[in-house]
Amino acid sequence: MLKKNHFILLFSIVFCNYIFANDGYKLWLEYSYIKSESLRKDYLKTIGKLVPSGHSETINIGLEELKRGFGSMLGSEFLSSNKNTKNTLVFGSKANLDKDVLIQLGNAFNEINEEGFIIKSVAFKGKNHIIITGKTDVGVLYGVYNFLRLLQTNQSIEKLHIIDSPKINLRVLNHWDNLDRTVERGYAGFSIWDWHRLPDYLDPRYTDYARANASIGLNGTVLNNVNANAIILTPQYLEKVEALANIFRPYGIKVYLTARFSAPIEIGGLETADPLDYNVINWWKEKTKEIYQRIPDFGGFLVKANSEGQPGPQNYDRNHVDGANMLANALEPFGGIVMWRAFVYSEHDASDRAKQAYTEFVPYDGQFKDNVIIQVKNGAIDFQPREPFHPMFGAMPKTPLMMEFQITQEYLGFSTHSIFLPKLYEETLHADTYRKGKGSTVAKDIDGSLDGKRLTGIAGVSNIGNDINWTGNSLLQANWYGFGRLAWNPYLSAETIADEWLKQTFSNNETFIKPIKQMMLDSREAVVNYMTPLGLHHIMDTGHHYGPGPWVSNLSRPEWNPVYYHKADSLGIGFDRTPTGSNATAQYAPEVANVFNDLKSIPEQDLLWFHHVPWDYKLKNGKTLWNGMALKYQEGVDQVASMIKTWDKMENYVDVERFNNIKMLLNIQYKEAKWWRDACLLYFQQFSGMPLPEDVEKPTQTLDYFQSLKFPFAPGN
Ligand code: GCV
Repeated sequence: MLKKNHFILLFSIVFCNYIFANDGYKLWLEYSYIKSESLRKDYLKTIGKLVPSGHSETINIGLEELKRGFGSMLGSEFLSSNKNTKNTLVFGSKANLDKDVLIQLGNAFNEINEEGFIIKSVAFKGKNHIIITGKTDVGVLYGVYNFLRLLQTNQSIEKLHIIDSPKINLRVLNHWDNLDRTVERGYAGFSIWDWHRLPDYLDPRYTDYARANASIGLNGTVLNNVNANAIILTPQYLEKVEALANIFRPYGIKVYLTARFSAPIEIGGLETADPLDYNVINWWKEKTKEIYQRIPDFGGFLVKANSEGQPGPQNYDRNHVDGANMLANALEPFGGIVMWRAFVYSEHDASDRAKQAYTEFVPYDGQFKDNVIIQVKNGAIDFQPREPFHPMFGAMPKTPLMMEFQITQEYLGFSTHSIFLPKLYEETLHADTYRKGKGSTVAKDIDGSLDGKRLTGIAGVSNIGNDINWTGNSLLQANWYGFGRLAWNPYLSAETIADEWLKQTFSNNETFIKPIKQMMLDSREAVVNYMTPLGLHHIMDTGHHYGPGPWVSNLSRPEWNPVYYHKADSLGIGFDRTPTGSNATAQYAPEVANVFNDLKSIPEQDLLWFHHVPWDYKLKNGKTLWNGMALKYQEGVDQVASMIKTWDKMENYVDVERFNNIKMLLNIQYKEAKWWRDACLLYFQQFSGMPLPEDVEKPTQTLDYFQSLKFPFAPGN
C-alpha cells in the first residue's frame, strides 16, 4: 500500500516534470509568469481594462494575444484586478479611435508609415490610458507585440512614448521547402507545409508560425524552394497555397511563390519559355490572374534563373532584364513584385566566381521595372561563416537590391552548432560600401536611404522545420528572431537582440542573461575560428557541406572544389583577388578596394579571401601565418569548450528539456570543432611543411582517416 508521503513524492515528481518540461515550441512567446510581485502589481495597476477599438480579425488577434500574454505573465490577478480600475489599454487603428483619444496623439501619425505603430501613455478626464495604435490594424498588431515585449523583458510601462515603423518594406522568409516535404539545406526535420493534407487539414502550427512571424514584424513568406517545381503553380496546389494565405493574412503576412522559369513548358504545354515570346508572355499573365483570383493580396514571385542548372532567359539568348520584366509586367496590374535572384555563376565563365554576379547584373542598373527587386546574398560566394560584403551593394543606385541572408546553417555546422547569426548579419549591414563617401553602409542601400529607393527588402532562408522546437536546437530560434528584428530595423545591435530574445525565451535573471548573452555574442567568431579562419572559405566537404573537405578536387566544375578557394601550395595559401590576381577587388569602391588590396591595411579576418600569402608571412601579432592559422583553429575549439562550461552552470535557470537539448548539441559541436581543426591543419601542413605550434593539441587521427569519412545521408542535401 502506498503511504501518504509516497503520494507526495509521486505527485511532486509528476508536477516537477510538468513544470520543468519545455519543448521550446512556444519560442520567444513564452510569456513566463513574472516572479516579482511588485512588478506584477505595477503592471496590473497601469494596464487596467482592455478596450479594443474597431472590429477585424487582426484586432481580435491582438486582443487574444494581450489576454494570453497578460494572463500568463500576470496570472489570474489580471482577470480580477482590472475590473475595478479606471485605467484602460486602448488599441485600434487611427480610423477607429475616439476623438478624445486622437487629440492626445497630436501629430504622431505623421511619423509612422503604413505598418508603424504608436504606444503612448496619456491622461484625460481623470483617467490614465495606454494607447496602442497605427494607421492600419497590422500596425496595431505590431504595437501589441511590442507592448508585450516590454513586459516580457520587465521594462517600465509608465510614461510610454514609442513611435516606430519598419525601415524595410519586404521582410520575408524564404523556405527552401520541396513539395515532398524535404527541405533543401534544412536541418530541423521536414517542411512544416503538409501539402498532402492541405487545403482541408489546417495544422494549428500554421497559425503559430504566423503569430511568431508577426511578433517580430515579418510580413512575407516564400513557401517553396528556389530550385522550383512548376507544380506549385497548378490549380491543385494553388488551392493549398490559398488556404495558407487565408491563415496568414490577418497577421499581415503575404504569400509569395517561386516561379520556375520553364513552367510554361512543364505545366502550360508550350514549346518554349522564351520571355519575349507572345504565348509565353500571355501564359504568365493568365497564370498570374488566376493566382490573384484566389489570393487577392498575393505578394509575387521569387526567381532563381540561370543558376546552378535552373532554367532562365539566357536559355533563349535573353537576359535577366528580359526575364524579370516579363514577369513584372504580369504582376504589375495586381501590385505584385518580382524578387529576382543575383546568385549566378556559370560553368562557361572561367573568371573568379566571386566576380560573376556583379559582372552579370551591374550593367543593367536602371533597366528593371519598378516592381522588380534584385535579391543579393550577403557575400559574393555563398553564405560562408565570414564573407566580405557583396560588391553589388552600393553598386546599383537605380535598382532596388534586397538582402538575402541564410538563417539555416548550410555551411555553419547545420543545426548542431550553436551560433548566434545576428553577429554575422550586423557585420554585413554595417559594412561601408563608400559609394557615396564614408557612411554609405550596406544597411542604407537595403533600406533605400542611400539612393532614395522606394522598394526595399530583406530575405532570410528559413531554419524552420517540423521539429517540435522549430529549429532543431533551441538556441537557433534566436536566429529566426534576430533576422526578423533586423529586418524591421537593420540598425539594431546584435547585443540588444540577444538580450531581448533571452529574456523572452528563458529568463530575466541577470545571473543567466549575462554569461549566456556573452556566449551567444562570441559564438559566431568561434565558428569562423574552427572552420575558416583568416578569410579561408568554402572548404566544407562538397555536396552536403557537412564537415571539412579542403582536399576535394575531383568535381567537374572547378568552383565546386574547395581547392579552388584556398589555393594552398608549397609557397602559401589564399585566393589572390587583387590586381595581380582575379582583380575582384576592382568591383568595390576605390576606398574599399585599396584597403583590401594592400597587405598593410587588409583586416586579417579577410586576408586569405583576397591574398595568396607565404606560410611564413608575418601576422600583426608577430606570428607566422602557419602558426597564426593553427592557433586560430585551436582558439575556436577552446571557445566551444568554454561555451560548454558556461552552459553547464545554467542548469538551475533552464528547464530540463531545453537545457539538455542545448547541452548535448554543444558537446557534438565540440567534437566537430576538433574534427575541423585536426583535418584542416593536417591537410594544410602537407603544404606548409611546418610543425604545429606547441599550444595546439595534437591531432587524434590521421589525415587519411579524415579523408575517408563519408556521409551519404547527411540531412538537407
Ligand atoms: C537552393 C547553394 C546551396 C543550394 C542553394 C543555392 C541557392 O549553392 O548549396 O542548395 O539552392 O545555394 O542559393 O540557390
